[in-house]
Amino acid sequence: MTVFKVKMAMLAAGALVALNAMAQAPAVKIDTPWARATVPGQKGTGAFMTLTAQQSLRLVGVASPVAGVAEIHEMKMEGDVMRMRAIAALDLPAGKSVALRPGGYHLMLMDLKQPLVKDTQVPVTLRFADAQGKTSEMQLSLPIALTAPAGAPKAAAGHGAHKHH
Ligand SMILES: [Cu+2]
Repeated sequence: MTVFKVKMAMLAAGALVALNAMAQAPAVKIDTPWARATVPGQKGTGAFMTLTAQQSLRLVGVASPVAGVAEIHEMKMEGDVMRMRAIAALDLPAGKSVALRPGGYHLMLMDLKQPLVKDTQVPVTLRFADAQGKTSEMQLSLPIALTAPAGAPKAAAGHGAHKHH
């Protein structure tokens, strides 16, 4: 019974991932993370997830050992053309779910050093800043897939597949 309880507690802790060793490291819940698989020669791809911060934070950076360059991107209409561009930070209001999804905000992995193979995983580090500017990091292992996993937020409406670099 005790063993069972401990296991349940570990599962609960696992849902709130915060690898920063500091005592009051801000926790961010990550749901349905995934990165889109690439074909050989493809140099860039998107990564997606839903983030829910316990306290107000900003996502201020992303990195991956397989990507020479990793950025936070937004999609914006320029005239009648949908374009993506890098943004310095993405607000994560306390308790509010923020979706990174195809056609919307996403993480952009560029200058890939290897193809992202379906059904494997890619390590990604997210960097957050709190209201005081204190930063913390979270390490994730994103499943690589061709399409969004079940339960992931739908692609932003009205825009088909957009071209990455
Ligand atoms: Cu992009």
